[in-house]
Amino acid sequence: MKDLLASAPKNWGRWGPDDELGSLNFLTQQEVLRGIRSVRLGEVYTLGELIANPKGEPVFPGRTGALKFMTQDKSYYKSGKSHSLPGGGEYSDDGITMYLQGSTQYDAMGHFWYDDHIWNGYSADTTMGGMEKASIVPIGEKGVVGRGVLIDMPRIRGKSRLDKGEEITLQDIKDAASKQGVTIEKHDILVIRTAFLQSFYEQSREEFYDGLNEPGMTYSPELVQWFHQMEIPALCTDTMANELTVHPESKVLLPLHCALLRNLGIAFNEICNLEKLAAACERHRKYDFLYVGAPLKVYRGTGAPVNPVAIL
Ligand code: UVW
Repeated sequence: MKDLLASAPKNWGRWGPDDELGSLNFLTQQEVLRGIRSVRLGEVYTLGELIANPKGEPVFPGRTGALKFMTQDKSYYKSGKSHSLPGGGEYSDDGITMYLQGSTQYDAMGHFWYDDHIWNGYSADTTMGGMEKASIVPIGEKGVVGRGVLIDMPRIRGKSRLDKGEEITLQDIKDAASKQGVTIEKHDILVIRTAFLQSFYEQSREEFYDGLNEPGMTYSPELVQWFHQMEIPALCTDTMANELTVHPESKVLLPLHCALLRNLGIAFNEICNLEKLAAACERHRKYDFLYVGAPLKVYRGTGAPVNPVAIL
């Protein structure tokens, strides 16, 4: 990683030594108003996947889907384990055990690192026992609000979804925007559709995870420079890792987590469901919208679930 990113730009220190928000600092009040000005139809699309889906959930290898359990329902009253409240009221309750990165979620700014330092140069030791620095809480406090732009790669490529290992370059993004008739402006929240995770629901797990190399943007110095110059605050995709898993030349895994999240402080929103939003964008020939997403404020969390909203 160190060699691959030797001359890659960094935003460390740009917002002071105590910063935990990174490029989300670009999302000022003016940017919120610019996002609001992109709304013309009032159509609302939520981007969260179903949590505790009985069909299973696509999660990065090593994680498991959510486990949901009932702690109170009608059966408790029927069996006498619970009693109706005075006046006859009864209620249901449940709980959930899940990876905070196990569904549609935001990565904390300090979630991924190399060379023993996380975002802004904090020591990776600050992750031990919970994120002392750059946890998900500051992102949950701020909320991510601005103008979003969808790049719909499968539609541009005339296919239903991108395949394992399929690359997206900077030129592909620029060409797609131009074909879609949308301009990516400075400080836009970039939303990239691959439709790849839809294959999880149609294939066996063995097939889905076999040789897993998610499609997505490939690391290149030009791509990283563009994100830096465009001051992109957040990247949102419908894949588990927001990037091509394996960098083809170097074989380095997840280099954009380091170049964009760790070095530039660009917030990562992963595992979104962009299907309905993409269909609406195509129907209306309108690819910009107000994007709103605030992850749960989990104490010292490495990430947290979110159900982002796009308003066309
Ligand atoms: C890893 O942390 C490995 O991946 P992600 O940030 O995509 O969940």
